[in-house]
Amino acid sequence: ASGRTLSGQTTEAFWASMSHLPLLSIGLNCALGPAEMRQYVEELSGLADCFVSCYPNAGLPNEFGEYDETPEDVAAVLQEFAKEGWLNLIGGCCGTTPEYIRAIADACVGISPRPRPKLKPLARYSGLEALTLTPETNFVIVGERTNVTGSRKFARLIKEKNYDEALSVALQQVEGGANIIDINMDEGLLDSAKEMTTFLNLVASEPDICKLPIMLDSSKFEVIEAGLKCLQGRGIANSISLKEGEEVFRMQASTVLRYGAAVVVMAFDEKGQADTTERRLSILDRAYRILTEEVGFEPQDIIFDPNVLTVATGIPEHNEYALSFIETIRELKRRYPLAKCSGGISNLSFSFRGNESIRQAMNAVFLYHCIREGLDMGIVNAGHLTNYDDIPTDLRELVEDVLFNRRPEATEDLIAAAQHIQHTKVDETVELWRDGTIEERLSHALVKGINKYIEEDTEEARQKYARPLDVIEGPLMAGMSVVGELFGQGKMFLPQVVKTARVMKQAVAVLTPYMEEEKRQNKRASAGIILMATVKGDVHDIGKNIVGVVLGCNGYDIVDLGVMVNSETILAEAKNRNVDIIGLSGLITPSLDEMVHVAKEMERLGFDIPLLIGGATTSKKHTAIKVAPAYSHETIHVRDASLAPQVVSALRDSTQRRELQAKNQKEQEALRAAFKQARLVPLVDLEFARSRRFQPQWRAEDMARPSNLGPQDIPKPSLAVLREYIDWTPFFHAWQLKGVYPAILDKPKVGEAARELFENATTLLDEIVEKELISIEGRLGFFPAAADGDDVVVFSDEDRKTE
Ligand code: THG
Repeated sequence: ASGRTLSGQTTEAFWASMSHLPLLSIGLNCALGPAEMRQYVEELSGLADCFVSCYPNAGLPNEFGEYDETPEDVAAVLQEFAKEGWLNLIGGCCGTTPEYIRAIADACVGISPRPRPKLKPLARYSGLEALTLTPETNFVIVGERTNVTGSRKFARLIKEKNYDEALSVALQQVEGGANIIDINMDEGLLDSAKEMTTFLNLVASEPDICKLPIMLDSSKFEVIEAGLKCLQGRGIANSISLKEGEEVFRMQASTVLRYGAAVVVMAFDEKGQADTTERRLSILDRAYRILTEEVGFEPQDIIFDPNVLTVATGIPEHNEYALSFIETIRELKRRYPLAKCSGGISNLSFSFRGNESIRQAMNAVFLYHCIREGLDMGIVNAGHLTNYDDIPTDLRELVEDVLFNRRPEATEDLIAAAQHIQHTKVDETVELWRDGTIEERLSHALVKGINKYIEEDTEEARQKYARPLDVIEGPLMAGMSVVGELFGQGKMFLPQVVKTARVMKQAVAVLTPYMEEEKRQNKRASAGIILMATVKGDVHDIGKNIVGVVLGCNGYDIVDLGVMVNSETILAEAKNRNVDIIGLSGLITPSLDEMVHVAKEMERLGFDIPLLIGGATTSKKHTAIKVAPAYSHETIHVRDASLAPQVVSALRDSTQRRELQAKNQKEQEALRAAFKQARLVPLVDLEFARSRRFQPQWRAEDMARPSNLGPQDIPKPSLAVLREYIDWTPFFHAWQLKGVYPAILDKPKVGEAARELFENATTLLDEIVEKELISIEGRLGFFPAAADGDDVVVFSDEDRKTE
């Protein structure tokens, strides 16, 4: 639904990652059923020069783990794709059976397979998203700051293992407009390969960074190779050269090719660094020939780097460096139009270290001339690029005198001018979201996965709220539910959710000592022992862990058996530890059946403790229809972690437990009845239904004549009248009138106000509420009205009064 693979790549990025392999075919399978795959199959079909396959599932499984799309449904969509000419291989994934395959085969008889397109030789790189260099692509910015030799700050952060801040350096490069991130860990005291691996693995869960392709920058090939192993997307190896001879060069190049990366070749050979146009060109000629003719590189995957060397050093031999680089670019683009050219632009101005203004001006003017000659990309300080036109003309003249070696005194003059130019500091990016309320900030941090301020914000919230637990159940849970919603809508994808979970964990860690302190002070005996497990066959536990934290904070002892737990272990542990409640969790469809199995086992072994069911594929419906009938004691579906304490506390009180069970049974009975009813209605086929459509016989003599012809003036009805005709149900849904926040009612002030409002509740919505079917969970709930923040609406089950 997000248009991405589960690990976050777009179709084009995925193709870029895979295209180096000699593929027979590439395809999409499973997913959300064939119809939802349409645009991605079409896109892949336009990208790939090998065969393209599509094996959809029979739609997403329903609440019972069954597939609703019929063989005909699936076949009809695939037939359409085939007719469009998008496919070479067709099949079925989860939920399809031989009947589906037969239907698909029948539907596609006689349709010509897709002809394979001839691809344009474009350079393609990718992270989670693709970067494809077309003739229209502007200059590509490679962010240089994630470099331990190129940034003192980054070096310090890596040495201190302050990876969070180190990641923020990468993010600044992205925000500064980088299209590719260059990462360099070459420092004598660091284990560079290990640091490269560590950092890249962290980058991999930062979608805002790893959406971009990565350039692995090292002079040690083993560091580049360590990096290549970590990249999901198609990266760039920076760099290889002929400095150790042709054999090593060939070997390194073949390794890069095997990992499917593009490569930067520097103008070095056995004799060293090339510093004249002639040597630059002859070395790169030789490298190009070996790469294309012997190793098997495509020209567009080669990036030439003819060495940007430092000018204005005072050494006359260096005066031609910039000019020669520019000339080399011009000639390389003429000889090898498909290959790309790059350079480390900031090298140019090392001689003015400490004077950022002069350096920026020099880099900008140099870059301007390089791009004019065809430079495709450059390693630069993204976000700190100056516009050629913004440089004062006199300074620009001076810089150009240096770059083009126009006057012998040019360097001296530039040095003299530099002394008058103020060192300007560039503004850090302003973080506007920091101005929000504490609740907004926590939510933003969770949704965006930003952990920079999470500890101080959580602390602030802790001081604001009465109890540390209120922070979890209030703003943190609110943030988590936004994340859940966005994920459900396909607006967030897995790596982002993982990041969110990390931030959540950090926030909870801040609160934990306070909650433990509270528990110690209250000397509360354990409120009960709750066993929790993710069932056999399932490894997902983010949700279960959150429930564990929330219940733990409420004074319950949690026995967490982890993931992939079979029913024997669950039930043996439950007996051994004499637990009060069992909670089962699962995310994938087969877990639904496993939960039914555990329930049956509980029944067989004579358990009488409550069974709680939770997790992404679980539902009230499935619990009522499949799980609860297998076990004769409380079997309750708990929708999310915020509801767990309330259900558990009710189950721990004998009166409340009876009430809850009565209500639960009634509700489940209704769901079962509705389900049975739905299954009882016999369905007829479409032909038959159409044959019975209503066929009106219009006869002129039957037509009534309106009493008034022409425009009618209808008096505007009053709101009081209209109100009676409005179906309020969707509004209640939109206003979230189903949530229950007992924690807030516990607060003396709010609880009092709420109760008072409850007492004074008028009849405004009274009758409407009576008329409409609203499911109100819990005995008493209230919510802040969406409209103007002043109104509070109070409901109770037995007496639905509202204001
Ligand atoms: N070609 C290729 N790769 C390269 C280079 C190249 N990688 C490294 C380098 N050259 C490009 N990257 C940088 C990064 C930073 C700087 C210069 C080049 C730089 N840094 C400031 C300095 O050293 O003065 C650091 C200031 C600070 O600490 O903040 O200028 O040519 N293929």
